[in-house]
This record gives sequence, C-alpha cells and structure tokens, in this order.
Amino acid sequence: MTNLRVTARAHTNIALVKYWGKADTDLIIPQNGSLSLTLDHFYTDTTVEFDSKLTTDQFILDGESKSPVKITNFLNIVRQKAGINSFAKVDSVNHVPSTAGLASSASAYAALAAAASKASGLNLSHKELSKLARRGSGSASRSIYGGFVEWIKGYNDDTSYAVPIEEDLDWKIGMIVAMVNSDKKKISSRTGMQTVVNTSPFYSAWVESIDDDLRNIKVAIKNRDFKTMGEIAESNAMRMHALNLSSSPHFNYFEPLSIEIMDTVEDIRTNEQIECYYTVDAGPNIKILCQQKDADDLLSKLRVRFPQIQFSFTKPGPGIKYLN
Ligand code: 2P0
Repeated sequence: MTNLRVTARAHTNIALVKYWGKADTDLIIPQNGSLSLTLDHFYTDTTVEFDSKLTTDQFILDGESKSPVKITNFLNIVRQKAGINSFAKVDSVNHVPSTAGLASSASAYAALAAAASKASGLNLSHKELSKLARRGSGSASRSIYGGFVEWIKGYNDDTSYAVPIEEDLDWKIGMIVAMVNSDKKKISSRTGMQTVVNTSPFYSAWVESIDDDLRNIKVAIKNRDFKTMGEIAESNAMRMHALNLSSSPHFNYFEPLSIEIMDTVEDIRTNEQIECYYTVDAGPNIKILCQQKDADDLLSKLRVRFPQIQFSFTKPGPGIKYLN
C-alpha cells in the first residue's frame, strides 16, 4: 500500500477575548471560553507521511531537524484514533515568527492535526479536528476556522472545541502587528497561565468577567460595531496581563517599546480620530485592530514614531485547507 502524504495549511489567530488558564492540563480544557480573529498573513504549512519503514518520528521545522518529542506525543493521539502504529515524517514550514507571541503554536498544531489525521486515513469533521488540534495547543482549536471563531470551553474532551462565528467576513477590518521582539519569549504561555491559575487572587474575577465579554463582543461583531469590539478586546487583554502582574511570582510580557506603542495607539485614537485598539498576547508584540480604510494612514503614523519597529498589516484569514 502506498503511503498517503498530506500537506495542510493553517493560519494563526489572535484572541480578542483571551484564553488564559486551564481547567485540565492534560486534555487542555480551558478555564474560560475565548474568541479570536484568524489572520491571513501568518500561517504554517505542514506535510505528514506515515511510513512503516521508519523507526521513530521525524520532525523538520523550516528545513532543520528538530526533536520530535512533542510531535510524537501529539501523533500518538492520532495513531490511537486511526488504529495504526507507523511512525511519521513531519515537515513544517512556519510563515510566522516562532514563539514570539504571534501564536505560532496555533497554526502549527492546527496544520499538524489536519495533515496527520488525513494522512493516517481518518476523515475528521472540522469539529473533530478542532478537538484534536486543542490537544496540541489550546489556541490551535480556533485556527481550524477562518474569520471570527469562538472556542467553547466545555468540560471534557468531547465538549471543548471551536465554532465559527463568521468565517467569510464581509467586514473590512484587519490587524497591524508591531514586531517589538521576535526572540523566544521568557515565559511560555503554558507556564504563565498555570502560574496565574494557581496564584493570582484575581483569577476567579477574570473567569467571571468572560461571559459578559463574550456576549458583548458577539453582539458588537453582529452589529459591525467596531468601537465596542475594540474596547472589549483592549480591556480584556489588559485584564489578562493584570493577572500576570498579580501572580506569585509576578511576571509580565511587556517591553518598554510595547508600552510606548500602546500609548501611541491610545493617542492616535484620541487625538487623530482613527479608530484603533491594541491587544497583547504572551509576548512583547502589539497587535492593533483597525479598519482596512485606515491601515495605510495608521501604518505611516506608526512608522514615523517607531522607525526601528517592523509593522505589518494583515486582513482576516481563512480556515484550514489541504494543499494536495
Ligand atoms: C489566546 N494565548 O487566547 C491566549 C492569549 C496567549 C495569550 O492561547 O498551553 O499556545 O499550548 O494551550 O494556546 C497561547 O497559549 O497554550 C494562547 P497551550 P497556547 O490566544
């Protein structure tokens, strides 16, 4: 029998209502629901081929051989579902700066889930793919879909998955990514969020605040109310970072330039009447939600103030697709 060699593409997503904390660390069941926008500009292409002649899994990332330990853990789930025991060759190309708070694990595990499941002979629905991707990295559950996506937190493996809110957006919005630092972050999301769950005295208030954020942001999206959507995203992100500052040991992901860019976004919004809102993930880079009509104007203002920073604009992106 010839082996099936499958390539899948998945795009990153940026949460407007953040996932920050696990209820189950093995199955990756979150403490709270979240909602994201999938981005066009950043994605991962992954090819998987199971081969009975291999004696171990092989993992190549951007042309370099890497330790397959995490990949093997993930592929074990796929092998179990498919009832196979062959090892696989996994070849992944990241069109995202790795581990820089740009959610590369989201596109990585979504692409791996899609490619590996199909290469193993499984034919999974998007819902099943979302659950599978979640086992690799929580945010990957959302990268199965394009546009606005909600991850329903659920309470076990079967009930925790993402659903599309609006996949093919006719709303001309996008995001500017300010690349403050593309180095590997100091504290992984996994460690950061667990520290917060275990030690922040504000954690229960965060969880309680999420239902309102999710309900209100979905109404804002439906009404094409950019201002309300931006305000919710910005304040939700700052609440997430307040958890980090309030945990033991306390930590934060900001660099001086991150704060300067956030201040500048507020300044442009207030004094130059361009609607723009920031959000920040587990890294120093700033993502600025804006409307496509304002993107060039905003980019030139930001580039004048921060000539040392690389800014790139991206439109909303699509869900997973197979390239062969
Ligand atoms: C999110 N982040 O909703 C949040 C906001 C970062 C800040 O999901 O441990 O790589 O693999 O489930 O998905 C990044 O964390 O963490 C993340 P794991 P993940 O996008």
